[in-house]
Amino acid sequence: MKNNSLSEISNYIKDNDDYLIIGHIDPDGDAVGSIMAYKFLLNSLNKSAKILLHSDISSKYKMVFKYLKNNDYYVCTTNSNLNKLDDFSNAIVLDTANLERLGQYKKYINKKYIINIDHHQDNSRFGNLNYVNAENSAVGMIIYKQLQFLNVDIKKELGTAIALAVLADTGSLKYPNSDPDSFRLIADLKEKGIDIVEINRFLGSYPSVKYLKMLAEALHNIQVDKTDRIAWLVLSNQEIKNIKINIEEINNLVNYPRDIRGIEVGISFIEKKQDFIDISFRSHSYLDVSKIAHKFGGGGHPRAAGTKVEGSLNKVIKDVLDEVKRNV
Ligand SMILES: [Mn+2]
Repeated sequence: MKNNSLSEISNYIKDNDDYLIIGHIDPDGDAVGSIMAYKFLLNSLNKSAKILLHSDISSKYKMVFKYLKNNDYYVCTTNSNLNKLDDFSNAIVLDTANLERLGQYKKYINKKYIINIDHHQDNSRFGNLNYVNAENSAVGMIIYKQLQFLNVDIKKELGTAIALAVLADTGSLKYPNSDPDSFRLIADLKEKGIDIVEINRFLGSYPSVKYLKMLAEALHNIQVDKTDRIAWLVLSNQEIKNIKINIEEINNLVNYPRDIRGIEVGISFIEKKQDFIDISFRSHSYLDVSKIAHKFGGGGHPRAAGTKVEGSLNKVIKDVLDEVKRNV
């Protein structure tokens, strides 16, 4: 499927106005950094733009939200609130492989002129303009490359948002997708005075003591297969209830099995609701986990993918592990 070029998309953006900016549900650092970066660059172009959020993440991500005013973003909690968005003729959709990943906003965004910028290889090209390039470690990287067509200066807020996006999706330049361009981007932003140390400190820290208690429970359940190539952890709904942690706080657990030395595939099984299991996959060097996620109705990247499966926890774990073992 053919892409539009970044210069073509940049020309459209310069010639038009009124943009909604949105990323995928359960936003990660790349989604948050990208939507922020787009808001800041549209501000520089004197365009009217609003960020559309799936939930209020302003306190968690205050690192970038401190540069925004309250009316720079919306969180729509009911369908009637969505009417507020009628004035916007364009939607910029970032880091989102398909419209399903927009949750309740899908139907609404569908009616707009859509600019789709992403780095998921399985992106469905749902936009009126599409730029999908899986060679880029993060959407933040694509936005950075686009700046040359827009003549936008990298001020502190824009640089921080882009660095957050790239550092999040590359694990602070540690993951296999950390190509020379990612290192150069971070070096360039560091030279421009962006506080890379502070962003890494944010990304590498624990959100709360409750998170650590939850982590202790999840790590207690970690297992490795006979070949020492597959490691996984499990957190049941009962355990989540016992710890009384908000399920939105539970993320990144898959990094722990993945980070065992010698492991190729790390998997996390999180039973967020009874019989509804969130599964994340990470691989180190060769297994394309997006293919495995696809078999179970999900998707993602070759080294990082995920899905949600309905079923009893033990049965789901067995089915997934059988599939991984056949492929690893
Ligand atoms: Mn991403």
